[in-house]
Amino acid sequence: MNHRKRILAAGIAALATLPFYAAGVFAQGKPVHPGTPEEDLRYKGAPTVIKPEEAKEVLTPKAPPVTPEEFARAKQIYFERCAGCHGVLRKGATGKPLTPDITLPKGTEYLKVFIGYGSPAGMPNWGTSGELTEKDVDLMARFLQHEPPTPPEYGLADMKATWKVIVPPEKRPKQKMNNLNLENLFSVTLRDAGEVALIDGDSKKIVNIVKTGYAVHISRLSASGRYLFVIGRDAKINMIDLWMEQPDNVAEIKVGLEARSVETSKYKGFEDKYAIAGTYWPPQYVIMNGDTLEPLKIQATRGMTVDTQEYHPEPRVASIVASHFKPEFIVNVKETGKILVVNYKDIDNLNTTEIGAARFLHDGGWDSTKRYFLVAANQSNKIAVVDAKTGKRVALVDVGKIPHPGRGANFVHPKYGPVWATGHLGDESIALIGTDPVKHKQYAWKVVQTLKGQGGGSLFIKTHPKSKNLWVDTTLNPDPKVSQTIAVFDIDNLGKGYAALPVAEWAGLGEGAKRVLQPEYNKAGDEVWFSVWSAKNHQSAIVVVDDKTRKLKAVIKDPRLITPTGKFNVNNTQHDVY
Ligand code: DHE
Repeated sequence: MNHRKRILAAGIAALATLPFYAAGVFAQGKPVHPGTPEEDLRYKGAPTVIKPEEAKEVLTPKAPPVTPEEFARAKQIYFERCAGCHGVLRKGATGKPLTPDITLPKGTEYLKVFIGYGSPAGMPNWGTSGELTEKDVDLMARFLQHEPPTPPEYGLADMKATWKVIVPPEKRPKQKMNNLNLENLFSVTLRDAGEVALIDGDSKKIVNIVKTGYAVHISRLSASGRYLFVIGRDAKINMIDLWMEQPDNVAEIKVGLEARSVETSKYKGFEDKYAIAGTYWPPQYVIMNGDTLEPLKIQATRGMTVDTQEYHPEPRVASIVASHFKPEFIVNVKETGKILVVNYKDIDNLNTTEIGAARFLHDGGWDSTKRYFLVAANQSNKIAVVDAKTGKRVALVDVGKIPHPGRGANFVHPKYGPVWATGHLGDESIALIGTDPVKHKQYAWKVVQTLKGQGGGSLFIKTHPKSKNLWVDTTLNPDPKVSQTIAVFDIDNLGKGYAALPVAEWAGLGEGAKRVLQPEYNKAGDEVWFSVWSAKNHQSAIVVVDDKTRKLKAVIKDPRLITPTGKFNVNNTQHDVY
């Protein structure tokens, strides 16, 4: 085997150990971005799940010729490797816009150099890394000068065509038919299996494995805690009835081509009445009947950006939360940087308040009183704060590089009072923001302390009202010693720094990436669950740590636990405890 082939073979072997999300940019097992931190790249490099053949082709007369076969190949490459950063319509997201008004004047030769060599701003060196052949680089340079192929729209008729009520409400149990302690049940995403595992938090036994859409992103509960809603990347929603003898699907629907968020109405008088889902494609959200998933009202998010006030054709819906103060959903729109407060009291006369924040809105959570919602504007390195009572933005707080809180962590700081914390993808800092504008006014909406964590690549942070520990993962850090361990701080002695616990080692697995991901508490707040995430051809596990002693309590291993990622405890998710 010659040298290049050997490197290639080693690269492919390394790839097999990586979770699927990174395949788009790590196809030979090594990073190809010259100027972007590897942890950031790993996160954004996932291929879009939209099928290239569904996107309509438009040839642009002035652009260099591309044959139909070449167009099909270019679309495939674009959707797999480029759309995550540049957007499906190439209007720019974390990557630069690549529409023909920009690419045509640059011309084929310029674009070939750019694609081939990359840029310090974060464009991968697709050519010199060997990822794309010279022929493909030339093809992509020509393809980018044509109008972007547009995936189809997806309206009420499309949704209804996929909507199934598997068990109608009148045929469902009238009372809980199982002996499960539902409040301590966990819904665990089995990412690459297209399933969720329902695990009994008390016995740590798998109660059921439920078929879902592809790569479920999150699970949310209805206000009563009876129904569990999960949404796949492919925009398929499954509604699971936890009262059944064996909890299982009672309704499903596909609400678009690509999605990440689902939520339910939580305001008094509207419990279990509505569900809402936001899609990446098409850029819209839909309000559904909370009993059956029947789609009722679809609203587009296309519109002007918050800062430059230009039209954006593809503003993806990121996180959605339900207000406890009013009959409202808070819908965060990524590319426009706007927060939509959607009042669902009268959905025929839908009332929406638009709050300007910053780009690109992503994930977030409530403060401990559930009055203020804090959301990451990840490319602006800011946290936007919305007051759910007044429907107004109260602050835009500067934090570290690429904040990524998940839902964040609330605790009472010994000096600054109630704070909410976020970790970051782009640096090792953990920002603590004061959240009490009444008794600790001078600290409210300011970073009162910055902790130093293990490194960049942090995705999720967690604590519990009953705990004195603050847990911070570093899932996407390139150093396995960091990505396979978890940092834990003592809330009463934050100055002491963190202890690093070898969670992946405790799992006792063989080969694999074994990335430690997303701390999640049980209902009592005395156990923390971690996913140890390897590729689907390797064994993964869930590790349960005793919160008080910080010692290993249990390892949940099962051949069915394929690529576990997010875990959602019923009680904590239902009541927004974090
Ligand atoms: Fe997530 C939350 C989007 C990559 C696991 N992720 C979210 C939310 C959004 C989002 C908008 C908030 C939903 C809400 O609260 O309503 N995630 C995206 C992406 O666009 C991105 C960057 C790339 C992609 O192509 O999807 C992305 N996410 C990932 C992953 O690679 C992770 C680690 C594994 C996976 O499943 O793909 C991942 N995201 C999660 C999890 C949550 C999440 C576990 C919920 C955390 C919580 O505690 O609430």
